Amino acid sequence: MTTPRESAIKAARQAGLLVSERLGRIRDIDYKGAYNIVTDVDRDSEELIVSILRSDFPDFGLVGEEGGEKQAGSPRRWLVDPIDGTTNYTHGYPFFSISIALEEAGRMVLGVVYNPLADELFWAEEGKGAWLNDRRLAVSAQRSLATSLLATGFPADTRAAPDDNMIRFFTLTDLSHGVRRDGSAALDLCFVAAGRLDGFWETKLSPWDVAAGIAIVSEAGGRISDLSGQPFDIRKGHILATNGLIHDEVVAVLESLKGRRLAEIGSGEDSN
Ligand code: 2AM
Ligand code: CA
Repeated sequence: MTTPRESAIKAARQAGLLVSERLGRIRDIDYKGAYNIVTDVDRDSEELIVSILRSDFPDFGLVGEEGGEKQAGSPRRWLVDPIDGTTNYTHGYPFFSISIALEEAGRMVLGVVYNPLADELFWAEEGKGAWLNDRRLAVSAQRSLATSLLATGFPADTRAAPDDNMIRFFTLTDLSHGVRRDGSAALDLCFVAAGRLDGFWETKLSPWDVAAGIAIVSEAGGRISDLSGQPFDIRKGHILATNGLIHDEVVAVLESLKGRRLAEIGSGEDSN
């Protein structure tokens, strides 16, 4: 009998093949709202994943970024992002992934994130550890923010939204080894799990962007919260994931920036 893990890995690998084969050959780019890009490849990838998961587990619920909700109310549901990093994908920037999670009674019990170009398959299952291909993952042992490498992302509506992330980016860049901005939240979370990054934060993410990555970071020994250090709320999507050791230090910096915008301090020439 197929297990959920086998099914999710099969779906992620097959979708990864489809997505990588069609890189550079997108037929249509549409906008969902003013900023959110969707391509024909996102839709075809989701259709492929859904067909595999539904045929293996017809009773499970499913929420996909491009397809909405099926079997709402089921105690177990899949959360599917057929391409995480669609903006990168449309530009041919090689950093995107397929993300599939299984949620059970509000807990992420399984996460699979696949980067088809690097052939890196990250997965974790509750109690079974986090893995990259056949290697067990653990978060970094970095104890200090000053020597940490971080990543963030900016919401798609960054031009319009009042809570801009620039002040956090600006400040934490100065306080650390640097802040990357790579465009796939799912992969950024996996990089925290793998110890390639010591921390990652972003706001306003959707459940399918983070669900699998949360399972993987947790099983790799990392810590997840919102930007204030409070429990992460998937409906809000404000996430801070670290190796645990630098968590409080990052929270203290983020808290000190609350309600402030870069425009306050980044006004150009200093008059004296
Ligand atoms: P996506 O490619 O699946 O849309 C990049 O900063 C991260 O933000 C990616 O994980 C990206 O996922 C996500 N993202 C981009 N636009 C978004 C939007 N309008 N709402 C929520 N998440 C978004
Ligand atoms: Ca997506």
